[in-house]
Amino acid sequence: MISHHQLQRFANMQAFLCTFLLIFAVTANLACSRQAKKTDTNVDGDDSGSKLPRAPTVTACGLCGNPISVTLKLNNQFKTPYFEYEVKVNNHPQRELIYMMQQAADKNPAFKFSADYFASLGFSISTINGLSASVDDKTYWALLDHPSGAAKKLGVSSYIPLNNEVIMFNFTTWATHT
Ligand code: B12
Repeated sequence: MISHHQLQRFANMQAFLCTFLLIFAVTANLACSRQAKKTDTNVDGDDSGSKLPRAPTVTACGLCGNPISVTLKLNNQFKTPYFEYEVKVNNHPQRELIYMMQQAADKNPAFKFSADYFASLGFSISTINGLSASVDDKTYWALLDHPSGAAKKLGVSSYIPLNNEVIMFNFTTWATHT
């Protein structure tokens, strides 16, 4: 025979389980909607004319982006010793270019870079493979689309490359630029 007391305890347990399940469902749903928040890849809108396949979306969480491959071309035809070098990053979660560069440097001892941090803008690339930008010489590492040569409208902390994109860092002067 089940006593009234036992029935009451059973009902209490059920109520507790239901509350627990409800809290779990709400939390899981919140986590999902946070992950589902999307940011358009085309943040700088300067890939017009590009035949590159376009990733549909990038999650706010960079680590959740699809694996992509990006080629970095490093080009200095401005100051001796000239050099041209290429480094590829394979199957890296799609996110801001600076993380792809870190991966490239981790995998290739021949690729080194340093950067200066500017509040709200992020990192500006100051040195690549020992060659540094200089205010006195009015030189900098320009971030360009390849092969069009169009200047990216965002820096490395904001620009999110597309799959199979080729990006060029070109050592040049801003003295001749308007
Ligand atoms: C002048 C200038 C430059 C000069 C700076 C030369 C110098 N030392 O004076 C040069 C030509 C080097 C330059 C380069 C670039 N720039 Co610029 N630049 C500017 C500009 C017109 C004025 C900056 C300034 O003098 N501010 C006043 C001073 C007192 O403040 P400051 O904080 O000390 O300024 C420094 C920083 O702004 C820094 N800086 C300049 N450009 C950039 C870009 C990035 C991404 C970062 C982190 C820092 C940075 O250099 C300034 C002088 O030290 C701004 C637009 C603006 N109105 O702010 C764009 C601006 C900051 N640049 C921009 C961009 C995109 C670039 C490049 C990525 C362009 C490219 N495709 O190569 C490169 C950086 C590449 C790299 N190596 O990482 C964007 C940044 C957008 C973003 N959110 O990422 C801006 C906002 C222009 C724009 N609206 O498109 N730039």
